[in-house]
Amino acid sequence: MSVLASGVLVGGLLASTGSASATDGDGSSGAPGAVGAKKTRTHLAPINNSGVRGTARVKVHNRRLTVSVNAHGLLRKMPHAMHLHFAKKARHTCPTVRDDKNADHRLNTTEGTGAYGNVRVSLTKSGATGPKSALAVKRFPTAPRGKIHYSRTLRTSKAVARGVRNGNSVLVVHGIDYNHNRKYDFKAGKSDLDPKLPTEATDPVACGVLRTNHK
Ligand SMILES: [Cu+2]
Repeated sequence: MSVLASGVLVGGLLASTGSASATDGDGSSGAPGAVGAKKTRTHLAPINNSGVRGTARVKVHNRRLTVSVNAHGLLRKMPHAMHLHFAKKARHTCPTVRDDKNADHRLNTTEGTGAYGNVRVSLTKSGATGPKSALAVKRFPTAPRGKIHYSRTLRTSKAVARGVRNGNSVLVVHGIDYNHNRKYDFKAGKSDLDPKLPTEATDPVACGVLRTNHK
């Protein structure tokens, strides 16, 4: 009993020491603006039974984000919107079947909002990277062999940088070929985000929560 108790105590001390040194780099105890770099990363897991997997890393330094994404198993030669999603009130998770509010066995982007929040950063290849570029189809990677290798450094808002730093942002890749005809079509309906686009073009295909502490 006492061994267990001391083990818990040591564990607790270790844990609190770890978090104290982690917040030092946050600038919370230092001068304003003296914010150290922080690394986050995640494994991208399939959504909508897509089979798409990958990894992503985001280094945050003040308001600067250095993003890298590697993903495979995507619909080839079609644009894949990719975003950092975040909202204070989101669950900071990837959506599950319980988020399929209309029970159509597909999770669209809106149904995932409670889990991952709104689009805050658009991971475009060029040009703007804000939420207004969320569906800038021509500026997203096209997965030539079903693979995306993406890297870009960009600036975001203070609030979003803080969300990423705290491990509360979620990387979402979109674009899924439900009926395996190698293109986005309207068989599964219109997009919840833009009725001019098929839902295949905008439904989430892979997701990962960008965490700060790794084992
Ligand atoms: Cu998104």
